[in-house]
Amino acid sequence: MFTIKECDDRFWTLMQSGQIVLNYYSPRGQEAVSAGVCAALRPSDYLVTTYRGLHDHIAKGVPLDALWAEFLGRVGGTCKGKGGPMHITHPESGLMVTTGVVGSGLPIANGFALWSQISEDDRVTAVSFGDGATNIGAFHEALNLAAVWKLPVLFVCHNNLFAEHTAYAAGTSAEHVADRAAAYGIPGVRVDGNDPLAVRDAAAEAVVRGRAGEGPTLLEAVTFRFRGHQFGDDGAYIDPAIFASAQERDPIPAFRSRLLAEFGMPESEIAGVEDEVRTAVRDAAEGALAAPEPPAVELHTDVLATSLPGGAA
Ligand SMILES: Cc1ncc(C[n+]2csc(CCOP(=O)(O)OP(=O)(O)O)c2C)c(N)n1
Repeated sequence: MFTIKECDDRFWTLMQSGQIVLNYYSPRGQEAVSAGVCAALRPSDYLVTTYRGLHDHIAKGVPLDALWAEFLGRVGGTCKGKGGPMHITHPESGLMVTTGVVGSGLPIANGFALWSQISEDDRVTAVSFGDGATNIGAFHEALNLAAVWKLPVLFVCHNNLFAEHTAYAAGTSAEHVADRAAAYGIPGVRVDGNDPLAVRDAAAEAVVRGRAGEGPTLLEAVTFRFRGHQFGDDGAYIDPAIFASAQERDPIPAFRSRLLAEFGMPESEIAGVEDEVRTAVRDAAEGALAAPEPPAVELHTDVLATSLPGGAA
């Protein structure tokens, strides 16, 4: 969670100072959702995420140097600098797709899970999306088909209470996202998305169900995003009282306090981890800033397959 926050802070500072230009959707405030879900997944399990995906990329284990390089469009990136922040793909860590099309990740996750079911590879696929995405047709189609076919999928709604500038209740008929699971006869679970352990426990139960062939689960993790929809959004449409009460539940200081008080982790050990993280993030950022952009000739490579798996022409 601290690595996510640290990366987010650094991207923010670099953008504010004009040193980098990105399409950037901050996950600040949503760190506990990704940390909890990924703690319940195996490294070999799959994750599909969205444009607001930095927290998922880090929690699933995408190496920081390749992640930073891809965000900055540099040669050492996960997609050789040709995907950018909205298209992070790193199959080695199970981060399969990052998509900018709202709701599109859910049917893609079904595809991965269908292959796992057919090939019996024992994988579960998790897919992240926002509350707004639950009003898109693809959400309903994907839940229905995953339920009918009992696919090993964990649908994770990061409910940050806003879809772009639209507050939850202004665009969503259900009182809670989790209620929508009933329409498809699957479990719908609502958890405190600022509590990484609550998220981990709920996700772990769903993962066990998925692996056992019992089908998908809809998990709604209720959280907040502190830096607006995207870089440049001043959040003027957010009621200051809602913002202030969300800030009181900021998962980063809250979990730090729990580590000290509830788990007896010494302050020096926490500070040591934070220092290590700061150094790793600084190194990844500096490495990416110093790396070259891909040469123009790269425009024409990796675009079309020249052969198909299995040797077909
Ligand atoms: C199909 C589609 N429609 C509209 C958009 C424009 N758009 C980008 S993000 C967004 C809001 C989505 O909100 P939500 O699903 O709650 O996710 P959040 O951004 O809060 O993480 C919209 C409407 C898009 N990218 N794709």
